[in-house]
Amino acid sequence: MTETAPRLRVAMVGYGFMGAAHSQGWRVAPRFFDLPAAPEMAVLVGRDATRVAEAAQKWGWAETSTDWREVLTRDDIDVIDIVTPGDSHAEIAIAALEAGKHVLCEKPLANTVAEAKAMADAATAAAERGVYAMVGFTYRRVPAATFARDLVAAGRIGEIRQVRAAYLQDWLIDPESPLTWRLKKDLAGSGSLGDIGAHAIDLAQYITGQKLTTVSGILETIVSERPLLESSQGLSGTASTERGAVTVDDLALFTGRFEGGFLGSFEATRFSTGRKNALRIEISGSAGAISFDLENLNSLQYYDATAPSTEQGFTTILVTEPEHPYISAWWPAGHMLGYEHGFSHQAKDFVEAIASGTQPRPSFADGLQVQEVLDAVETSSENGSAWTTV
Ligand code: SOE
Repeated sequence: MTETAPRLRVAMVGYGFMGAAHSQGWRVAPRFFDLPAAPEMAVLVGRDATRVAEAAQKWGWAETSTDWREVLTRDDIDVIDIVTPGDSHAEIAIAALEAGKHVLCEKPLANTVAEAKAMADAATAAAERGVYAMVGFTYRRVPAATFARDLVAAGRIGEIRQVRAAYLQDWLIDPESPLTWRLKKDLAGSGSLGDIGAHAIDLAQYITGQKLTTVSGILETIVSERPLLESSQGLSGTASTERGAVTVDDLALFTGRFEGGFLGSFEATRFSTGRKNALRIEISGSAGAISFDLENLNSLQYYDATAPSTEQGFTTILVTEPEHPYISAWWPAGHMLGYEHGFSHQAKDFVEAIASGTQPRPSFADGLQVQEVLDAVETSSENGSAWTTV
């Protein structure tokens, strides 16, 4: 980054687990990537003055505020980064876009299709004024996932025939684990479906380059009551003696048909005992296959069905070469990346899009489309798994 690069002053609303991850992205991206504008961690916003001050100090934000509306009136803020639970995404994002701020918003875009539609409309209007919005489906920016998309787009697996997608975690298997916001419909919109199924949907559509058109699904709540949350810590926290109802799904299973006519199976669960963060996508094509697993995020499995039969088999490609997406900015060839690098790639891509005046992807329109898939799966589940148009 040159000394004269224009500044891009960021205010981030929220400071939970995703706040830590986004802070890491903003802090590190300009140090490793040669960016056309310099993001600055200007203001951290949260309701609790003491806790937000502690988080700002820890992660390196220059100032704090307890009022996001006041921050939107400031001329010295260019970007609003939203890492709050889904129930506040629409209100903050729309107000920020109307105030002329670029917006990065965590996934899923909103809690309902109506909110997501209002956000996408606001983003379309803002883009006409050179103000941009992006939704944080970060896993597109894991180099192996980006490279999978490149291989599929280059025809290296031929015609797509089938997709298998699953996002498997197990952090809810203990029924005494408390009722955090991710288990409440009014705050989170849905459970495993929106929290992690949304990632699987986005990644499958991104890698195949095709949208889901119809779905048939079923949602299930496995543990329907949990101790209330006393104080939160990461994804969990300390439990009180009182109990409350879980109002979201714990397990989402669905099948979907893509634009190209092929089928995909999807699974999203936080009850997959032993699976910690396994976002898996396998795509089978007429000339080969690819298989990605976030638990092995530095590699991609590739099968070349055109190779001599005596040499066929899945090959492990280490996606750690400078020619692979994003890698050249980091370490010498062969040195690994981790979970947090996706957030630096997200910050980098967002800054570059803003500086060049181009619409960043995934856009709010892309986020709305994923929301429509989530909604169709819920509707299908309510109607005995009937095939439902997205
Ligand atoms: C919890 O399931 C969670 O933190 C999700 O909310 C994130 O979106 C996902 O990236 C990791 O798991």
